[in-house]
Amino acid sequence: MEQSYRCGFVALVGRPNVGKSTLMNHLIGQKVSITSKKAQTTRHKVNGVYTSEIAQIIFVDTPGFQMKHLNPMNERLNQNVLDTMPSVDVVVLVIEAGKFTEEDLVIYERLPANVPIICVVNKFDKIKNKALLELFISHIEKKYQFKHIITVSAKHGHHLNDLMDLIPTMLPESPALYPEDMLTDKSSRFLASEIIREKIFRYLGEELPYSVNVEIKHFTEEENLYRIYASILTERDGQKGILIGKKGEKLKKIGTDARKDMEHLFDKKVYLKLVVKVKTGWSSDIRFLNDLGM
Ligand SMILES: Nc1nc2c(ncn2[C@@H]2O[C@H](COP(=O)(O)OP(=O)(O)OP(=O)(O)O)[C@@H](O)[C@H]2O)c(=O)[nH]1
Ligand SMILES: [Mg+2]
Repeated sequence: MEQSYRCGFVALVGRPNVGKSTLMNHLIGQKVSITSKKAQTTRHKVNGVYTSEIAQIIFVDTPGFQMKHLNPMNERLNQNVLDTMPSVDVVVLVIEAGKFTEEDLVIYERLPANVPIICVVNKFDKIKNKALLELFISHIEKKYQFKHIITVSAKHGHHLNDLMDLIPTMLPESPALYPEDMLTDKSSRFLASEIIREKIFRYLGEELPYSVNVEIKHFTEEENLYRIYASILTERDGQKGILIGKKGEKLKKIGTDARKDMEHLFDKKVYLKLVVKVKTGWSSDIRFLNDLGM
């Protein structure tokens, strides 16, 4: 008998920095969600679509659940994550190999009871002692109600096939919901602003807090080119200076790297112009967050 097609939603949840976005990008084979060494890189839900002969998996990458710094922005991010979960078919709780922290537990306890949970133990490449890793796995196996536990390295692409073989078996029978060549439901405009934000995270070490945001002012598609003008919003003059750097060097690097990533993702030439502006207090301004769609 022919197997019927399956399609469904899979939420990737976990504390900041465990590798949710890296995992999603690897699974769908394109970078649609930005990643960095810092916690709280992802601020919006990003859907990444994977389509095969037998199934379509719609991954929902969520912002890391934040317990440490509770300001209006983080509370809203947390609420958005909680709102996503009951409506998905599978929850993937991403944790770091060898650690099941207090924060992991808080998230685990809030997972909906009626949705099966896969625990993805990521970054196993960082654990040299494999016996310890096995002990850790058998500990969480006994202690928590996971349907499956899979050990992977998202960054190095190890054991991801196991996960991709497993997920379709847990999805409902359904035709594909998105066109087969679609990788994300986010607009190019949104992806452009995220790529710029990723480069800012990458180039600014620990110097800049999270009070930076990107606004796309102008985005047009010309025959062979995307023309993009963006503002980078900071909270203080000092931050603006850091972002621009000596003789504008930092801003130039951010722009060049962002442009290259965009050209790769959009498969088109990109003209990118960046300016840095000061907008005081945006990260605690609810109206402003609404305007940004957060
Ligand atoms: N060694 C190692 N590092 C990894 C692995 N997967 C992800 N990382 C790194 O972990 C860091 C965080 O990855 P992200 O994918 O941005 O993490 P996230 O969970 O999406 O983080 P937030 O969006 O902030 O919640 C990055 O520096 C990744 O390169 C892995 O398998 N092994
Ligand atoms: Mg992320």
